[in-house]
Amino acid sequence: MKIVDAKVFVGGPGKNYVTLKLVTDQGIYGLGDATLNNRETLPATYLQDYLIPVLIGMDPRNSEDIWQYFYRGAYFRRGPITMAAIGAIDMALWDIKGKLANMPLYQLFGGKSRNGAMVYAHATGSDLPALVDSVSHYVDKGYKAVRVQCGIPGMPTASYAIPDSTSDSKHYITDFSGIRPQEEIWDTDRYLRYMPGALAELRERFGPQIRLLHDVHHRLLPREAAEFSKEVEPVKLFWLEDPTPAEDQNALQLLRQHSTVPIAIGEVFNSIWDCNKLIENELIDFIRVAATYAGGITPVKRIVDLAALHHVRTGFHGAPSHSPLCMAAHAHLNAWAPNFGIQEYLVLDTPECHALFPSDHRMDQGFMYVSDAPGLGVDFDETEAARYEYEPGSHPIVRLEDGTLWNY
Ligand code: KDG
Ligand code: MG
Repeated sequence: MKIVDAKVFVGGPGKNYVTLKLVTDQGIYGLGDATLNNRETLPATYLQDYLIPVLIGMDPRNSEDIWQYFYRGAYFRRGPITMAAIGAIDMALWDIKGKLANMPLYQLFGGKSRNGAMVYAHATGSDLPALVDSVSHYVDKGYKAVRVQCGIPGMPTASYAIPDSTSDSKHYITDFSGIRPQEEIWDTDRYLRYMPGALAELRERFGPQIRLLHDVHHRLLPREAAEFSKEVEPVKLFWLEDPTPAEDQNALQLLRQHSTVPIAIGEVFNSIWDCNKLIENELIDFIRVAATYAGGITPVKRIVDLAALHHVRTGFHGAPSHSPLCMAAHAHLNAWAPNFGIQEYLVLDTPECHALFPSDHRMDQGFMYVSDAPGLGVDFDETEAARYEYEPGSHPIVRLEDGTLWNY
């Protein structure tokens, strides 16, 4: 069996999805996601110029060897662009494998460990009353877990993930007015003074049952993160995400000495080598990698197994950064993983998105139910794809009030 053709598509409804289609000499094809938020043309070029010409002619059943070939063979290993490109190939090879076996991927991993996978939604508000409304909206829809992000009184601009009144909340991460980033102003003191009380009010308002999550988005220094996590302990968060930038993994030791708040990290990680110290030292409770830019299903399965040895559960990244193909890879991993924790779910859930990526993975009452179709269980409509093209966009950047550049 051979790979005879490969195509890369960039574009989509409100999002530059990078989609890989691998075609075999037996007519079976596989699909993979290489979407890297606001850098989408780079994994597409990496695939087109460097990987696909070598991939053509390979036997798609040898997914492990192909993964090793591209990972080790690059010499310059890792990094989000390389790993998103390899990740798309790996996903597409697993898709082909599942179709050959006529089985959904979760069966190839070891079968289902649960009926549905709990997901969390994103509730946001420019102030606390608006956030309360947003949380109520998701609770009414049956969600059992909600990430809560709130505007900070007196903060000169909106803080992370708080859409301004004119933007569509599902698009808040990418600004499609061009590649020059918008600038936000961040004030740690205001955040530290306000947010613990806001989280306490939400707990009071919504009771003990609802799982509340909060994303600090890498904004605090280690000592500040320790102070914050100690203060919010009584709120019983399901998790506190990215309290400090993930590059300094020792930072979490200080936090752990002061607080028992569960910590979730890893959405920017690209390999098991980014995760292993945090997992082996039991400095985190949830690992947040994504099948796309952590290099595909093959390495993420390994990360999940390593995590299981250290009581670390999964909480895969599921921002609109990922296409339904990556979310399908997660759906299969979530159905199988003995140490599943939760899934972030924020795919652009529109008729246009379903038309481009038809599937019967489904969401109900805050749970995701995996499709039983062979492989990933998601198709890709090339006629629909022809309607879209790449649109330049950017993430905001963050500065302190005196102009110092900070962590977005
Ligand atoms: O591209 C960056 C986004 O994926 C990120 O800001 C989303 O932090 C995020 C989250 O938790 O979903
Ligand atoms: Mg995050």
